[in-house]
Amino acid sequence: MSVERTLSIIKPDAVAKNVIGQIIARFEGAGLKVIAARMMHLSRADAERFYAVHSARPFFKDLVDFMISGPVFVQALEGENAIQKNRDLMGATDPKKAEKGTIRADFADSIDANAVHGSDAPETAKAEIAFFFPEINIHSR
Ligand code: RTP
Ligand code: MG
Repeated sequence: MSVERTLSIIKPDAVAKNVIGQIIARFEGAGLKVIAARMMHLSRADAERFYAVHSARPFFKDLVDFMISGPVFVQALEGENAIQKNRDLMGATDPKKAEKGTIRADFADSIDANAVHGSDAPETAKAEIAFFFPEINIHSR
């Protein structure tokens, strides 16, 4: 295991439910540290660029529409095994399939409004963190 960084987005549904703090408490409780954070309302162009890898998928338009439907809370997280640890805390993409006690099981409503995003691999984590945070805004240790 090694210290990694990952990108987390608290999506518009969870921001609207006023559970930013409860979600961050789960990250902190699992040993993940917030090393950068910003709240923002993504433009359509931002969301399309961020999710470009999914641009050919049938759910792309719904995903972009949802991600720009309200503000999001974006963080870089750091800790041992951060990428997989965050994915485990999030639970399955579809909250109906997410294990009890995961963020999506507890806070998400549907596969679209599924509360959180988390990077899925070291390369995507690096690119996604760079997308939102210039190095000067990252406060490690
Ligand atoms: P995320 O990227 O948001 O952390 O979620 P994920 O890895 O679990 O899911 P991914 O396959 O990367 O899909 C990105 C987001 O697209 C929406 N989605 N909808 N209707 C569908 O079949 C479908 N599949 C995916 C979800 O909101 C998912 O989080
Ligand atoms: Mg994904």
